[in-house]
Amino acid sequence: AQHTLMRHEGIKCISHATQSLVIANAGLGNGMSRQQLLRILEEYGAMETLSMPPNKPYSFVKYKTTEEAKKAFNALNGKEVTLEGCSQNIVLYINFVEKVSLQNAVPTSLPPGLMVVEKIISPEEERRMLESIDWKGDEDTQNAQKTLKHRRVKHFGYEFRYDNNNVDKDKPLPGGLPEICKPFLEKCLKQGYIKHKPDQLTVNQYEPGQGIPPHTDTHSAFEDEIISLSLGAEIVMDFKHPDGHTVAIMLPRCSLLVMTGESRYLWTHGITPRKYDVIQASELGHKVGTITTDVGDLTLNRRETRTSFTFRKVRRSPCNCIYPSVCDSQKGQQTAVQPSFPQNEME
Ligand code: AKG
Repeated sequence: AQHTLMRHEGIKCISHATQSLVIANAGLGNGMSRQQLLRILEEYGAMETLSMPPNKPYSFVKYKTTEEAKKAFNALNGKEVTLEGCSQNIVLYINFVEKVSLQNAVPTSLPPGLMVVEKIISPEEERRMLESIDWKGDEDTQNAQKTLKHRRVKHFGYEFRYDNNNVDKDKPLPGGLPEICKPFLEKCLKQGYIKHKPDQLTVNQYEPGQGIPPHTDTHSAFEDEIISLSLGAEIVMDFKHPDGHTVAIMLPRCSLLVMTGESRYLWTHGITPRKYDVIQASELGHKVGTITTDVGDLTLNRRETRTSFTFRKVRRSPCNCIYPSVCDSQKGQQTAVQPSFPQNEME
């Protein structure tokens, strides 16, 4: 059966061992998740790329060495596995291929209103901003430092409260935003990335394996533009439309994520807690701040400690966006308003 499949799909299988394998019955198209396949394959060695063409019942893996590919072939060809999530058993069929076919890669477009500006600051500015955050201070210092379940946070200007997903608008924190942010914010205003000067800053620090649950920043709490600066390491952020469509976006080190309009009000954003991100292999050499997709040419990128500076402007009048179904200011007129943060954020 696998030979018929390969022939129909134009995949040329070969009889001698190489670094690359095609794995029939282990594709996105027959319910295999990337996470499960990664777990299965990583037992046999380090992978260079894992390519999962959309809607196809097969995937390609390229190991670092031919030896590792041989081990995987011997252990997995004909092996029965249970698909996670649907408890269905499938049998893996494997063949060596000369190289991984990338013909099916199709780009995904960014959520409307979203932009990633690369190299918005220099490595020197990055270093100074990172050094300006004192994580050692007491938890009850003036700038509201908290250790949440999945990361460390510090708030400036106003404390963001994870219990009601809002800020106390009449209780600004003493000191305002750190001085070091001012030239950066001036630049953002001057270059037109934002129209209003932010007055609230949340600094998040994520160790490998940590993340932030998918959420939409509460409409009534903040104005339209939300910007987030990535420092120390890159990370992949997941955006999700209420219709279920998801887009994973690479945020390179020293880049600025700008969320406005639909991407700010309607889509959720979050960071999956994990130690590796799946990214397009082409981004390894040249980390463009655009998109990763569920398609071919995927590879793994080990996470490092990432610190983000997220700037917002506290809203002083109710939100009148054009997305009432997800707007807490307009609730009552519509029903389903998504929680911006799940209530289990705190330890
Ligand atoms: C938040 O603090 O609400 C965020 O979404 C942080 C985003 C980031 O880490 O870039």
